[in-house]
Amino acid sequence: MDTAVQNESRFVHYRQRDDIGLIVIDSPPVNALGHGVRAGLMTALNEAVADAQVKAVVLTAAGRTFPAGADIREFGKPAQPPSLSEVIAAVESSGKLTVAALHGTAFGGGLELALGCDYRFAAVEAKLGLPEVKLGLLPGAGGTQRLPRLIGVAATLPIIVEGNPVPATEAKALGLVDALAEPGSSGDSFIDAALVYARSLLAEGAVKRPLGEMPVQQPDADLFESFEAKTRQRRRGFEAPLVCIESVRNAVALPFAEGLKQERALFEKLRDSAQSRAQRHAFFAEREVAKVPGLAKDTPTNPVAEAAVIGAGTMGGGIAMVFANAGIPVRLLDAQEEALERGLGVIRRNYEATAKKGRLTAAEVEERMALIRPTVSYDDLATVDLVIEAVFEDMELKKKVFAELDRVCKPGAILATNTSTLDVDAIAAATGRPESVLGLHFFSPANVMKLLEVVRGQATSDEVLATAMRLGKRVGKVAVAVGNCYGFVGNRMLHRRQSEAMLLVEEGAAPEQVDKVLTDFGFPMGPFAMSDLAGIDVGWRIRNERRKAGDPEAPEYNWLDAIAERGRYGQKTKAGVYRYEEGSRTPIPDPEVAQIIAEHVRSKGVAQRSIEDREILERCLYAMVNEGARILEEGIAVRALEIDVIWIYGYGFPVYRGGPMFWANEIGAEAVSAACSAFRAASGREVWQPAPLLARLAETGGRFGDL
Ligand code: T1G
Repeated sequence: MDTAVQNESRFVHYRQRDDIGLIVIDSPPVNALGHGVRAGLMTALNEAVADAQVKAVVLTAAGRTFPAGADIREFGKPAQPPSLSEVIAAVESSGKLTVAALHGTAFGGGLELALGCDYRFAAVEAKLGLPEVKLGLLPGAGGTQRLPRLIGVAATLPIIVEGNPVPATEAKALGLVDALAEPGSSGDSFIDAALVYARSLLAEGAVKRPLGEMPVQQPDADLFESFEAKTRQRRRGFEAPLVCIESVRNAVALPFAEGLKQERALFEKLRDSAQSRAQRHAFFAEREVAKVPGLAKDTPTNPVAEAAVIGAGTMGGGIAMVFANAGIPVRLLDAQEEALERGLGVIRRNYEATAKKGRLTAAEVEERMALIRPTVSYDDLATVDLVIEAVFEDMELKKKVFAELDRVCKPGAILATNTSTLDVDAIAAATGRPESVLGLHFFSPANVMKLLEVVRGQATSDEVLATAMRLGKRVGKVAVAVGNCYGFVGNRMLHRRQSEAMLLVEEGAAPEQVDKVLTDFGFPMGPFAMSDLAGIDVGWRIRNERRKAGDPEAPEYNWLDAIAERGRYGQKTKAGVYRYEEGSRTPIPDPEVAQIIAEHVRSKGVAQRSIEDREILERCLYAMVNEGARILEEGIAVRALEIDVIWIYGYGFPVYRGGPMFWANEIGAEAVSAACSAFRAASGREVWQPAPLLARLAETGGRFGDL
């Protein structure tokens, strides 16, 4: 057998089982349909077709899943034939009855390959889906043309435009799957079941049914319009969802061959788009952050069978829910009984609200509540493996808590702080086990937000860091390892954006103008609507604390302080930067605030001017990027992709722009640094000292580190 064929057979095995040709794809980790797999499939299919004894072909995969899609790593490289579309067309036009046997996550090109088969057999635990839209793409191997022919347009649109997994049982009800294996059937028993199914089809005289030859049922007249209107609202700023709808429309309006051609053209346009490049970057970056540079892959980790949370407030309660949701028993400790009661009440109401939406049963609510065990006594923490402190942001209080934890917790227990700004090393120094102390910075609401900043202290051991990273994934978070500094990575950059936004308002921009520029960019909320949501009083008190403590870095008195002093704390007081009608969270610009700002500005003698949107965007975002360059320079984040993941998952940076560093890189480092320099010359302000950026660019040849 020549090497080419040998290579191809490396990924795809063909075995004849009496009258059935069995094709097994084997290309770990997810059987992605890379060139080797595609070529191997063609070879195996040709063997099956050439064998007169073979009446049917079963196409399946080894390992954990049927192909989870095209090989995303191949995008942007020269195409290598055969294309996936050619493989699927060969399957569809082969003279044999073809059956796809699906297990794991039959996603993207994998499901499209299965749609080229005449029948689909699935493990009951399998999930099917077309998640290309989450990569800024559309199903580019016939999915937008074949799926509507199989299950109709109404069922097709959500699958393609939202890109979410469809459980095999639901897929069967839709007609996407024809038969299900017995629960628990896997490996050889699953393949045997698929062979039995294929033989039953032959026995019934089942015939080929190429989807390409089937008509598309005409959908209801307003289906596309209403679905598109909903999509424009839900996926504001994204290009791919609308192009997905356009391609499904073509399935109804055009003959199959023409629809396929248009689909390919639309796919290539999306594949080469900035948005898809950004979303593919985000996809890989989210996985890369789990591999902490300098932390050996086989670093031993400690089991976390029982946890504890100190502080039953908003953050503490949310963190306790994170553990309960992952099935980990968790002690919730608060100094006061009534605070505990209140905290448990909030947790229960959260679960009941989820149950009301049908996402939890009443029994599951009780199971989770039972996992959260309240206590006022530190002695109850003697057996826990990990504690997360979530008390008020006061260093003295935290040091006291950690000294107590150090006294009562067993040797080796991990002591973590949820602080968002205080010094993790100073907290660690309050214990006799600094190697077991680190920051676990959850984002509010902790039970919803995906990001977890894992803050490594100077003394934190590799095992403790590895345990925390693994725990993050286990509780469904995107864990990113960062170094210890004021604000770590996310908040440190946020403070830069916030102070630039504050200055822009002082110089003449209205708060609502700044907010609109950033929401038009793609953020879910602007900085000042965010201040009102979080509560202006929180920052105002911290700034006052820092000024009282004589902190040289404490920000000077600003117009937000002037607003807070008037009792305008934000949504909680129905008035903050904006005002709010009763029962509404919609921010409404308030002339009283414009007055407060004008008085403050007059007292500072600042000359106001009208400010262009572009200046607002550049100053807010380049200030963040510049801080990101400093963070990379200091090693607080080792790679630019860590910063991108933090901002996408922690602060709503639009994923179709890839994160702050990727976005700046797409604009081009020279353009960014030129804007910074021009700005510094115009404003003369040190915050625009672009040195870190320029240093970084020089170092990395114009890129912000290995993206
Ligand atoms: N291509 C290349 N590598 C992939 C991959 C893919 N499609 N999917 C996963 N990987 C890698 C991933 O980077 C990681 O690598 C490892 O596999 C395990 O992944 C023509 C154009 C399948 C649900 O969008 O959703 O088909 O870090 O850590 O948590 O229309 O991976 O180990 O080196 O995520 O168990 C469409 C994307 C592609 C599915 C498994 N398909 N993948 O989750 O493991 S475009 C997708 C996933 C397409 C066609 C179009 C998940 C998963 P490493 P993992 P997991």
